[in-house]
Amino acid sequence: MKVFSGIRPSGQLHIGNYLGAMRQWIKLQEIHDCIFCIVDLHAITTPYDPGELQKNITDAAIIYLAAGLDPEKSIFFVQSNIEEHSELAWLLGTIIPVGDLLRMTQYKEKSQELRKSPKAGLLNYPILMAADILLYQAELVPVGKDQQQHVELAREIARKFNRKFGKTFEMPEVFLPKMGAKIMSLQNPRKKMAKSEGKESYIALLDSSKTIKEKIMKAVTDPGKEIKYDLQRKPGISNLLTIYSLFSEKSLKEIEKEFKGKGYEDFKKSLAQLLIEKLEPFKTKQKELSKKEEYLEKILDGGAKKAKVLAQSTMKEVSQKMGLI
Ligand code: ATP
Ligand code: LTN
Repeated sequence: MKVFSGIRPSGQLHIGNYLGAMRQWIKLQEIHDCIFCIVDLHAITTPYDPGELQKNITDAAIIYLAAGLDPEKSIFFVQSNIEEHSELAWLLGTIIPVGDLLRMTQYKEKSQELRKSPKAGLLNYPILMAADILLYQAELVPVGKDQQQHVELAREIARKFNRKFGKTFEMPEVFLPKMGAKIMSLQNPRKKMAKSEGKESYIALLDSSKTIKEKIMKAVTDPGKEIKYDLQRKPGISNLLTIYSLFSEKSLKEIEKEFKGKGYEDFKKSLAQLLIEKLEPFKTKQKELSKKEEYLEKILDGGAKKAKVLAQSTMKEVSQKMGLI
């Protein structure tokens, strides 16, 4: 099966990104044809520093390689290197009603956060995402829960296009992890763990051992003292238990048993230790890769060359069907 996913190069990646998306990518590349993209054109739809963008792209590439993305198995490249993404997005914009874009949760949330008048780029964000997916005829799209609505919109766009111009696109399907599709903020377990929620709310993959420990010990928990998974009454502990389970590969029941009779502090100390151990290899590999600029460039250039061939083939078909050539 064809798999496509993207990551925005917008600063530090956190364990939510890892558990919700990166981990699935690494697994899927073993069994499917995977295309992974650093989506810089999406990153510029919210305020950003142009002087930092290239560094953020390099940092994102390094983290993905450090996490196990294998450029021999997957195609890995930067979105703006393939102009067909923007070109297809323009064409798809002609078949999707504005109303469908206005009801997207991410648009509503982000435009509210920004307060200033939201830009058309933010509204059109899901069209570009649909173009990313459809350009490569992807059938499976591994993302976290927050992106599910956008993948569904991509399906809707594909359906509309196929109906109007004849079968052109594969219907993409969202691929969510069974557990970890929505890791919550350490400071507010009712909200998604996100970069925009502030440093205390997430564990970055490159956080130092000291920072990891401090953040976990300060994580908001719930009344009571039992280590028990209960999303309604104990959202804080339930989120920490999910993180513990995914990193330790133990079931929730096993962990509850292990910590029976112990308090939040003991549990948090163990979780901090577990994260320190599991995130150590990222830091080591990240340091190694940061010194290999040429190697990195070669991987992304090689990826772009392979992606270009696929993108051109779809664009040719789309242009013909739309009567543009
Ligand atoms: P932010 O953290 O600022 O909200 P984002 O959601 O835009 O950033 P990206 O880096 O674009 O983050 O996301 C990359 C992938 O990580 C997406 O597939 C997204 O669904 C997933 N993801 C992001 N946050 C979480 C989370 N808290 N839990 C699970 N998956 C997540
Ligand atoms: N919007 C996604 C990133 C993204 C993406 C894609 C994911 C852009 N294009 C195509 C899957 C498929 C996000 O994570 N914020």
